[in-house]
Amino acid sequence: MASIKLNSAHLEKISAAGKAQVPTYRRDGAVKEGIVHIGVGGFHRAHLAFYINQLMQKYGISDYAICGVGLQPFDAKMRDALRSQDHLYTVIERSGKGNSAHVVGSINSYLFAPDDREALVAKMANPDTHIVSLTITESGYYYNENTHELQVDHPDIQFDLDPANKKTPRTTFGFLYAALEQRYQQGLRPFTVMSCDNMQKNGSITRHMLESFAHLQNPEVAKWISECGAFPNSMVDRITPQTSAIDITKLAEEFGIEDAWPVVTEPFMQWVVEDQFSDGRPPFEKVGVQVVRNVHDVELFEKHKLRLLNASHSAIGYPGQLAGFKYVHEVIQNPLFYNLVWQMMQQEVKPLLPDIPGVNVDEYCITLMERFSNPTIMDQLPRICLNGSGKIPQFIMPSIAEAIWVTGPFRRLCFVTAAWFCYVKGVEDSGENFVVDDPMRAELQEMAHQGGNDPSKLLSIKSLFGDDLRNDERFIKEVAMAMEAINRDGVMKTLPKYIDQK
Ligand code: CS2
Repeated sequence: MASIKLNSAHLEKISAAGKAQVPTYRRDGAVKEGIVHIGVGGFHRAHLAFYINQLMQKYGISDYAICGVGLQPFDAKMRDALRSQDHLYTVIERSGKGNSAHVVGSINSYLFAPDDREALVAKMANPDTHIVSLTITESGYYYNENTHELQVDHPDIQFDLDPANKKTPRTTFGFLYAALEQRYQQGLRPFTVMSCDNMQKNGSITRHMLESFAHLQNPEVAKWISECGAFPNSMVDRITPQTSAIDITKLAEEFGIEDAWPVVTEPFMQWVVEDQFSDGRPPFEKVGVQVVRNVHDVELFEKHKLRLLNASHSAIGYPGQLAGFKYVHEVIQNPLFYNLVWQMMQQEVKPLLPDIPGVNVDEYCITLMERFSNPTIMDQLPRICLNGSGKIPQFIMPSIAEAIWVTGPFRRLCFVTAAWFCYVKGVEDSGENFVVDDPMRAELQEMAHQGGNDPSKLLSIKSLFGDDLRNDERFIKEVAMAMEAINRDGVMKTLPKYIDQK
């Protein structure tokens, strides 16, 4: 079957082929771009942009289309892919039950900041912009995990604080500030800054970082942002692997669509967001978003998700990579790994979690195991392992600290920590090398080599580990034991020691 190039002119033809859903709403000049989104990757396109697509398609919402933004040089690829197809793209949902394709039209335009930085500031300052949303990853927040403050000395932040660069910033905070200052001068409301990154307290961190930045620029504007601005916290969830060349070919074969950069994802999606918006918002509830009044409710959902889903991903990723696996579902098909993940969730993490009315944690865990087992999305271990220094301290360490506090079990969590410590050296149990993609790679590798089987060197990295764990003998002993076993026998021979046989 000949495939059809994705663009606006071909939508009818694609629709007539009857294989994919396509947008039938008006786009371009017929809609307003109420959302400017920084960091258009696979996750944004499968999550927020997908929800907005549903609002536009089913409810005719026309003032919250998205203007996508790329700040980094590598974003040029996304700019070109989207531009070549009128900013349309395909979301392919895959599961054991079958595959479906949805052409999404909610991204209406795209600005690549290095092309024209002032144009981006003007876009955000435009009164039609009500929300600036972010998926910029942990490193985009310039947040010091240890002091909980903005990394003021970072060269990027220093660059943006220099008055000479005010109109042509580099960082998200430079852009947010420049645009908000214009809105302040024009008597407009501040747009809502909505973080969609997978971090605990994502909204509160965004607020604190931006307020700190603004304070160094102009305390008066900072005060206005802090009094009138809104920074909703949220829990975001949808497993979205990296798009592969095979995905592009399969889309053409199966659905007859030629798309330069489709997104593959699972059918499941969830978003719990705090109802804090300073300049209006779309009726997210209509498309299944859980909009909650109380920030505490978001925190509960965040905690469940980070400690169960993301921690399990780490338990699959680091030891899985050492054992030579390539994909999440392959790891989970192995009974040893299945039991490790299940028992870690059930015995070690679950007892630490607060109740959420209406949520059955056991059912949540069962659903997670099903999602991890989905063989059709081909979720890559290197994606799961990426940037472990931003993950392990968020997903694993807090559970260990709390388990020690309540004298609960934590051996499996220590095994995962040990596996990460071994992983950072970049060598599989078979002796094969792999790439460790982490901004702290050099320091981690140096400490791992110096320490051998002793975790103390790695644990001495202050920005990653708190003093409570660094000085806890039970924790150090457990991690050292697991490291020794992994280094001596490899992951597969070590795993049985961490599993209760029934
Ligand atoms: C993964 C997440 O990278 C990771 O550590 O656990 O990207 C995960 O797929 C998402 O949080 C799912 O919502």
